[in-house]
Amino acid sequence: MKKTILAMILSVLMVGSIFAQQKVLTKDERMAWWREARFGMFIHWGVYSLPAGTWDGRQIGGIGEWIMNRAKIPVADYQNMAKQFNPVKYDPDAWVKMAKDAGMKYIVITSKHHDGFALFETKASKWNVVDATVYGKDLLKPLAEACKKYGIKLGFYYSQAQDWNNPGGAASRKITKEGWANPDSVTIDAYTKEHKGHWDPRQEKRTFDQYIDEVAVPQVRELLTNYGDLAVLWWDTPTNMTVEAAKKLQSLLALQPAIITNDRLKRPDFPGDHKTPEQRIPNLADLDSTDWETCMTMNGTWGYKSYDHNYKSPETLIRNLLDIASKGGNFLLNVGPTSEGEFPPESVDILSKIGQWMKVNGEAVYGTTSSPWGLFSWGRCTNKATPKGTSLYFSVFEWPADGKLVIPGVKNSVVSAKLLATGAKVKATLAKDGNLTITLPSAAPDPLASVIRVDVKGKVANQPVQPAK
Ligand code: FHN
Repeated sequence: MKKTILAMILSVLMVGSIFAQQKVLTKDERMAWWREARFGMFIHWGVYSLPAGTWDGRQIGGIGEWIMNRAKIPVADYQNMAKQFNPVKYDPDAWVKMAKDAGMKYIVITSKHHDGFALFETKASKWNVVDATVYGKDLLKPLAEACKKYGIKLGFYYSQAQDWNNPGGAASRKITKEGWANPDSVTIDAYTKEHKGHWDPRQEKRTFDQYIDEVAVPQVRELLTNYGDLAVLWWDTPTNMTVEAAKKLQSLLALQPAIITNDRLKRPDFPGDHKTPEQRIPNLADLDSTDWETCMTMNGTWGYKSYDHNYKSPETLIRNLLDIASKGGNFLLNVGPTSEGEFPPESVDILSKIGQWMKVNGEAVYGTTSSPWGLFSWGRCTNKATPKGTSLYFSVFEWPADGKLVIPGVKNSVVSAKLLATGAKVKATLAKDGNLTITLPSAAPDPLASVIRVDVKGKVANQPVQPAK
């Protein structure tokens, strides 16, 4: 009798656990951490970091990871070069720590970019870090471990269609606005034109459908199986994608039920979970309720180029983050490590400055939703519901000369107001006409962006967008 009861209990528990495993998460459940995170790190790393923008003594125009395509490098030459790829200074622990210290909550790394080179061990192609380089070790495994250690979510970028080394992969001929820093420097000769973007007969030894079945599908399965919990699958450039191919790849996502994907698998039929404005922050008028993530380079390239030192300032990047958060989006900021496996010193410096700012002001970013006022001429606003009301975060870029910041149309009574940089309280007076006047010290406490947190009672209704002082 006892045995029967035990068996019944066990079977109920088993069915329960199967059910629990099969629970289909809603989009809101899957997106919850992502919407809270707001800030992530993009990493473009591959064998293109070795030529680092120079081929045959010539500096090749445009973005560094496109060097093979831009310079029309034959497959054999590119693969020969890649043998020397030896990132002996690669320290994934340090990378993840730098992301975390910068206030980033997730990392998306190029597991395979358009040159088809896999940063991971794969049975689907010999064109991978283990088989094709002197380094000979999977680069993603230790990164996944470090992410787990630091509580950072991990995502993989995967170029599902465009692949210039694995035969059958597509090669984009189109010069689109996206991703091209300097389209004028691309030479497209008669051969390339005729051969759908390919420039080497070796690229055409298989059909696109075969490529999808023999490379893309098995590799995505490996990525979704061998690296623990994956937070994001970031598709890129759906060149030549068919609905059939997209379905095959999409169905693999069931291997990671909580995964988030973008809108670049195949347009327009596969919108994914979020849009991906590239190198730009959308205007408020262009946004609908769809989640979105701006990806952006710190300098002018995604993959490392030894001579691109044209970096954006920490001030610009922090203000970009605030602009994006005030419009309800995420910011995926790129680092292009060197072939030795180090972040460029400029990126390290920028990350550390952003981190210092985020340590003090991060609450104005994490878990916030878009500004009830739209944009202010002097800065941006984000807001967050609290158990008792709402915290409004006013990030001031242009400090008012008369020390007064006036927010129109406020209907909620003010509980408190303070500067995050110093912790000092500031006077916030609500007039009958709804103008909230915040009296500030004469100088900005933080030259990058000074945040004033105003706690008010109740929910804050969206205001008609109007210029404020
Ligand atoms: O062609 C790529 C480019 O190299 C880079 O990876 C960016 C990142 O979003 N995506 C493509 C262009 O849209």
